[in-house]
Amino acid sequence: MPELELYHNDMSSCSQKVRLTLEEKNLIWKGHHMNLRNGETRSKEYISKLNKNGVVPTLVYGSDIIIESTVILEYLEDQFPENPLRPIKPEHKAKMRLWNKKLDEVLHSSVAIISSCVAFRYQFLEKYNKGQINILIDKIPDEKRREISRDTIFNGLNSNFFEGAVFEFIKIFDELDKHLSKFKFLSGNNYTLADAAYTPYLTRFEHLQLSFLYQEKKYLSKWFSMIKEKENYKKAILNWNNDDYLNLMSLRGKESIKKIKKIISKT
Ligand SMILES: N[C@@H](CCC(=O)N[C@@H](CS)C(=O)NCC(=O)O)C(=O)O
Repeated sequence: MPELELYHNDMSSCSQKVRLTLEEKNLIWKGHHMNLRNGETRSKEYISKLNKNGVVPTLVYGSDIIIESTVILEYLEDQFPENPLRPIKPEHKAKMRLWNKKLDEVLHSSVAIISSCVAFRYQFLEKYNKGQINILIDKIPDEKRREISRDTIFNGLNSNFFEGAVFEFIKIFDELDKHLSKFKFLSGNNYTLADAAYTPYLTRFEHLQLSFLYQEKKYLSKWFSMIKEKENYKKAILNWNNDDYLNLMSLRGKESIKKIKKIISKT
């Protein structure tokens, strides 16, 4: 049997969601850790051979090279049906896919914007000069992502993208809470790919000291507490936590609270 190989990063939300799934399914895998701050995923070689978007995660299994975290989760489920994480009932399956669609279409880029504006921008600003940062940004294959990256790194909390990204999470936390008042998990009453997929996003807000945005949502908070007790959370998230990232997110996150409270007061 071929070996499962994952190109990933310790703190990347898309990598966390794949690791959660690998661990929940009890799969053995080999990791290739990628540095996201020195352009490693934007090298010509990585882009041409493994991931045309220049990002993690990328899963390799034999001759299959799979990109896009949601697609990777579905691929794992198809390739390794044991310990299933896709619900049986069609309506639950549809719900799982709807949650994941929302993540792919809006929420992932929103969390990337928030994280960059609040904290990750300093990983560039403190290490590189403006010219060097622009060279790194120019290696991003997609034009829109280049624009967002430039704006969030150079303008931080004043980025044009920041406020909209915060609002997306205000809305989704509400929606998740309403759903979880009726169901134990995100698609029915069993843990599925949707639960794995959303876990890193709540985790990111916690790391950024911004969990006050969902803490009063009783059902969502209860779900997240339950999720954090799971063995896969320990193996896929806690064991990979990077103190440099955690310290930065905690320090800079606290500095952003005032601005975020001002934004949400407009709702
Ligand atoms: N839609 C993609 C998004 C992947 C993505 O944005 N990955 C981030 C980490 S979570 C990344 O590699 N960023 C590095 C970079 O942009 O250079 C997926 O779901 O796999």
